[in-house]
Amino acid sequence: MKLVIAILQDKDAAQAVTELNRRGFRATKLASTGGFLREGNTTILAGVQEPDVEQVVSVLRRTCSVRHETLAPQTPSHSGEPYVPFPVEVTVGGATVFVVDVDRYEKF
Ligand code: 2BA
Repeated sequence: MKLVIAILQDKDAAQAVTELNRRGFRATKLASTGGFLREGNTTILAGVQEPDVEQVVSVLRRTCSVRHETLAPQTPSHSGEPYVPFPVEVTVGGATVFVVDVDRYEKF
């Protein structure tokens, strides 16, 4: 078994989960926050059999769009935060996907 961990933009999450469920895949949607933009995004966990991984990734590929976001100028309030003197445009997504081995799966 594999665990697909996918970080998506919030705008794509509902459709991605709907499409996964329609194909019989179970998924869990977690609210998350990107470390760079510090804005909300969505992390999806989907435990799937190895032969199904490509189908799950292709659903994510179809449902997740590339978008451009503008990082507003900011002065750091804590040490370690970036100093951004002028607006910066960043390209976000479609999705960031990790596929990891599952050593053990149990459902009670
Ligand atoms: P954020 O960390 O908020 O990053 C948003 C976007 O900002 C990134 O889009 C990327 O285009 C840009 N970015 C991030 N770090 C940067 C840096 N140090 N310098 C310049 N630009 C930077 P994506 O790559 O599509 O990532 C979207 C979200 O996926 C990220 O939100 C983060 O929550 C997650 N993510 C991406 N790569 C990851 C990784 N290797 N490990 C864990 N989470 C990751």
